[in-house]
Formats: sequence, C-alpha cells, structure tokens
Amino acid sequence: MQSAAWYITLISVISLIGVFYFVISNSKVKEEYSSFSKAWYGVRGKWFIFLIILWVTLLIITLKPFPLPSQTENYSDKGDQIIDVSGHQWYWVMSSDTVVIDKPVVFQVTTGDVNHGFGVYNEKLELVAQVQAMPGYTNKLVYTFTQPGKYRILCLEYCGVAHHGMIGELNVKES
Ligand SMILES: [Cu+2]
Repeated sequence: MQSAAWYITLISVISLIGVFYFVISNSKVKEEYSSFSKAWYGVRGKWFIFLIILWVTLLIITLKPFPLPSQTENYSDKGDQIIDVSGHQWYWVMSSDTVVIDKPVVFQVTTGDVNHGFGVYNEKLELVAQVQAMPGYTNKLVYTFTQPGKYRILCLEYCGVAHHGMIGELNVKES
C-alpha cells in the first residue's frame, strides 16, 4: 500500500513537471485564439452555473445528516435516558450510572471548573463516544449503546496532576 502510494505520487509529480515544461516552452508561441475563446466563453458561463448548483446540492446533502445532535432541543420530552454529567478536578459527577441498550442516552455534559473531555470507553477500552466538557456550557452527546457491559468514563483533556485518575463507571444493561 505504502509503495503503491509512493509510485502514484512519483508518476503524478513527473507528469506534472511534463505539463509545466510543455506550457513554459510554448508560452512564447503566438496563436490566433479569438474564434476559440468566443466558442468557449459561453460554455464557461454555463459550467460556472452548473458548478454552483452542484456545490449547493452537495452542501445540502452532506450537511443535513450532521453528526452532532441538536443542542437546543429539549430531550426530556421524548422519554430518552438522560444523564447530567459534570467534570471536576478530578472526578466525574453523573446523575445516573445505569442505562439500557438500544435506547438513546442523552449525556448533558458540563464542568464545575476547567475544561475536561468526556470520553466513553467500552470493556476493551475502545472509545465509543466523546464530547467536550466546558465551563458555562452544556454540551449534549446522544449515543445508543448496543452492547451491555461495564463502560468507563475517562477524561480526554489534560486537566492537572490527577487527570489520569478521572475514571467513572457506566453500567449498560440488557433492556
Ligand atoms: Cu479532566
């Protein structure tokens, strides 16, 4: 894989040098191009409009499924599992430590002092979800667990001498 990437890069660079050399060596040659430009200026206008439409369409398609949940929506109305989380030097305070699988969990995360990173890890210590914990803000993290187990909450932002000791527990049970 690495060597394939290397060869593709090498070939691309050599062809680019070739193109540059061709353009530079032909730049002194004068040619009549008014007929050429007349024909292509119209195309250029249409091409520009086409690219604008394509760009706006792609923006709408790709930005709509934005991966972050709405920060203004009131989740308590929907019967989701809501956990208020607050990070402190150096511990986590959570309004609940038990959730069930296959139902969205809304973590409402803030901090009592400095910035922390709220990271949810599974039993293999793989990061499954995370959000920033910031003073003066409540950031929402919506995550649906699919595997039961004992999950851990670790801090993802260095916040002082006992940063590594900020370990919380979350029990995820079968529904
Ligand atoms: Cu921290």
